[in-house]
Amino acid sequence: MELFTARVCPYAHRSRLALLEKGLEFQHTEIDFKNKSVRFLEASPYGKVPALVHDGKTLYESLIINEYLDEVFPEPQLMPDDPVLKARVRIWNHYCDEYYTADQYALMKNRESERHAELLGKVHDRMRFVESEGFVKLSGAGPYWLGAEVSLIDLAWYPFFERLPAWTYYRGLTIPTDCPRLAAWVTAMSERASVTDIANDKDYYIASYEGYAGEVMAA
Ligand SMILES: N[C@@H](CCC(=O)N[C@@H](CS)C(=O)NCC(=O)O)C(=O)O
Repeated sequence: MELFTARVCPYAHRSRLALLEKGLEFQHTEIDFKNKSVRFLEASPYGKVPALVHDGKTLYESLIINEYLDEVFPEPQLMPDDPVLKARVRIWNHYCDEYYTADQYALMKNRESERHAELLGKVHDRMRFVESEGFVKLSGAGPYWLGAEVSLIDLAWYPFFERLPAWTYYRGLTIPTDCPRLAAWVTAMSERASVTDIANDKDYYIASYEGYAGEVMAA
């Protein structure tokens, strides 16, 4: 099995976490976005990481790769059997890609100081939605999104929270104090072996997002 990946990419990070959670051996191929190999482009027709090659078949899109890995390598199980819970996993993963990250990237890309407070407020509201609709309703005693066991939701979301220190540095984004469950989840995730095995520090992310963020913008 081979994973085409890039250290900076939160989406590739999701699939690396799934492979590590399952204890699978894989070849890790780091992609240079400025110099994409033909082999990579054959595996990843969108030209994006992550892409997985398994048994001669190629797959792409992080959430789909992770569902595939869970079906083919069912232990430990990361997608619940129950159809309603399965739907919840997909709803939250869709929310991450469709709403949460869209607002987070809009905050980072914004160069107009007069729009900063509004964009920051939007991400805070997304975090509050995660707190009230996600953790409060689904997690019970926690610490993970669906309770005691880690699931594909946690793996989909955590990479964006490992990168939060760069958003804090450039845009003043932090977890609001009225989101204690979300904050506790970040701590619980940060302690998992899969996460610590491949974690990057704050300075790495601050340097990586410099071109993206430009100037530091305070609230
Ligand atoms: N929806 C995709 C997003 C993947 C994605 O956007 N990857 C970025 C890096 S974070 C990429 O490969 N970009 C290629 C490029 O910039 O040329 C997924 O979930 O896998």
